[in-house]
Amino acid sequence: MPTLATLTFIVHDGKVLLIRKKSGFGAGKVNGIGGKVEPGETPEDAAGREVLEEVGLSIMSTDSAGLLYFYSSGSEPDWVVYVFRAYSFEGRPLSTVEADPVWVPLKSIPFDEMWEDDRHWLPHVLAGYTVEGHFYFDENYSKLLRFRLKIG
Ligand code: 6OG
Repeated sequence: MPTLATLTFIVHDGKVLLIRKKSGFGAGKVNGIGGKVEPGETPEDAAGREVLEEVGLSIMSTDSAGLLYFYSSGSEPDWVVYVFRAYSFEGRPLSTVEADPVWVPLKSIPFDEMWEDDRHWLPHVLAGYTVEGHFYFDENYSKLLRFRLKIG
């Protein structure tokens, strides 16, 4: 069974809020805010909870921006990730044990410090499109081998 997770991109004033992850899968990388969906939670609920846990912000509403499937070996994805955008929030981003927040201008996303798939789909999400992406990595997720992407 794939692990269900979320990634949320809070956009404000020409910038997007990213995090440098300190723990979990992808620790050390820059990513959107997110984590695993817990039993009984909707993906939207999980997105809101993760934003609060990782950077201490409350988001008002989310806009669904698509689905990402990550594979390492085998035909079943290891991860199915629900992607959200949010435009309004309360609070000020804080560093937590899980992450350090960073506001990044939309024109200078640090793709070199992010997962290799992000450069392919994130620009479309930030431009307001919906994506469906299938990304095939090697067995320890160190290299992206191939991908398919639909932009809606
Ligand atoms: P925790 O371990 O923090 O959940 N995730 C990925 N994100 C990107 N951009 N690319 C990938 O390519 C990813 N694989 C997993 C999903 C892990 C978080 O990392 C995301 C979750 O938000 C392989 O609970």
